[in-house]
Amino acid sequence: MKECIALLLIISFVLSSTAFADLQVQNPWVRATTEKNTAAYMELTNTSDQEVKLVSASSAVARRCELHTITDNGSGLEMRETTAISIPAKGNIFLEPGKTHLMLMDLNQPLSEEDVIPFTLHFSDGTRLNTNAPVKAK
Ligand SMILES: [Cu+2]
Repeated sequence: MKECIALLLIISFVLSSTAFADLQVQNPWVRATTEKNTAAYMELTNTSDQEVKLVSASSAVARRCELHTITDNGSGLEMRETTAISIPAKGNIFLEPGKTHLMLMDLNQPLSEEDVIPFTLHFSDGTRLNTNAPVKAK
């Protein structure tokens, strides 16, 4: 019986410590700019069996970050702020040029290649992920 309890404790410890690995950021990058706003791109992977939403982001270089989608309004493409970006269960999404992206608004400084931008991403399940995104000119 004692061994059983010890085993359960070990299992629950392992489960709780891996719960934080359900979300991953890959290949983040930020577009170089001398303007006040720019965009950040990345791949987000959700390995859990529940949908998770990216609900906000923050970065030390920008006064605020918005989640943007791009829609075709009939006469052209238009950026719109959205409140959440869904990452399907056992799925991944790409934030990429011309599509859904993170917008860094009111930058404190110009961003040039070689800079590395720290970010925090906040998800609907309470997860916070810190990442560092290199600045690229493309
Ligand atoms: Cu935008």
